[in-house]
Amino acid sequence: MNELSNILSRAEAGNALTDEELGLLLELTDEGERELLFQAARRLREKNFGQKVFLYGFVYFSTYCRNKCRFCYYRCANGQSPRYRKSLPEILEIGTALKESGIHLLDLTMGEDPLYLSNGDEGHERLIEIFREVKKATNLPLMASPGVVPDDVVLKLKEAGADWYALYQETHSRTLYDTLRTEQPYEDRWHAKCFARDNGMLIEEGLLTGIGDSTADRVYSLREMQKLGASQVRTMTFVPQAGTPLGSLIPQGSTREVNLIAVLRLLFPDALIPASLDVEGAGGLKARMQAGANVVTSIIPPQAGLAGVAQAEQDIADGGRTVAGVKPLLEEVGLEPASAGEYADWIARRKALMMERGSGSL
Ligand code: SAM
Ligand code: MD0
Ligand code: SF4
Repeated sequence: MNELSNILSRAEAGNALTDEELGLLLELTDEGERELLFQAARRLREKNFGQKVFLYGFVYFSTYCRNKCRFCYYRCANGQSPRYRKSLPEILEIGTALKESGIHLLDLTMGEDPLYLSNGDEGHERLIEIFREVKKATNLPLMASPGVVPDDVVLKLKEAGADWYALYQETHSRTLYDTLRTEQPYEDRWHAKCFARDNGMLIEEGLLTGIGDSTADRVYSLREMQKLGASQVRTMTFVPQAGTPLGSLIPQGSTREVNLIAVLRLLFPDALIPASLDVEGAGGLKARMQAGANVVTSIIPPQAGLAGVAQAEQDIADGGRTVAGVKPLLEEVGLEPASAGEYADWIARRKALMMERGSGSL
């Protein structure tokens, strides 16, 4: 216990931890010891964000994909996943309704849909138009999650109003990566997000856990993430999907993910760290918030015909993944949604900080 308290107080004071120390924190299983880790993470969150939480609306506007990532329900070879492509008017209607419900940002996500990405400039222009029109209609901060796109498209997404580019490596261990995203080179993915960062976009990096990653893999990822300068950092537990090569893996509990959320908070005290409703639904929210998360992601309106990524349906139809659904849960752990202005201010300050310090050095 003394060793643990010592590690935690050094981390809280901003001192660097060794790989061994990070590994020890990631592997904690004793509930009393985990609680000490979470308390330290919560203190750092409070110092940087008070009790305020940001809420992200999730719009998975096309579930078509040209890729075959082995963990993903929407890989092109899976005939069992729901395929749809929302029209621009539908996307605008959903975005407007989400804004009215009180979300702070719209995350516009798609599979690597060939209509938009394998159709030359015409496809790219259609994708950019979605961002331009959603910005015009809502004036909300936007996150682009379209998969890997060419550099010129990154710049055009930014011009069209995308504040964020979200593109998750999932792991930084090359051998594990190659077994997950089988047809997309590691470097292509890494390059796209670095390019976005170097051109003034905020970026989000993410890790999958419970997918064959060792503690050493996760520590290595944390080191790579420290070099990246992402403004939002996340982790999600792998959820096995029907009809996919990893569909029969045994689902892992959320202990690893929740520990990792807390360790992310220690290493990135002023970054945004999501608690995703897309892993264990609304029932998993409080544990993730109590580990130091300060964003709720994957808020999805019911009856809009939208799917989640890892949990295609869980808690959507009954409104469990709405602002009204999550607010009481946040209150139970002493947290409350920020105002729209507070989120816009955070983004503006973060962009200024990135410019000032230069990319990659945060
Ligand atoms: N197609 C784009 C891409 O791959 O970058 C955008 C979709 S991206 C938001 C989908 C993310 O959801 C993945 O990067 C992964 O982190 C997460 N995800 C996908 N399938 C999952 C699963 N079965 N379990 C947990 N997380 C999953
Ligand atoms: C989430 N299902 O936040 C979403 C997704 C994409 N930028 C995010 C993984 O949980
Ligand atoms: Fe497509 Fe993204 Fe799923 Fe990979 S993770 S198969 S790129 S939707």
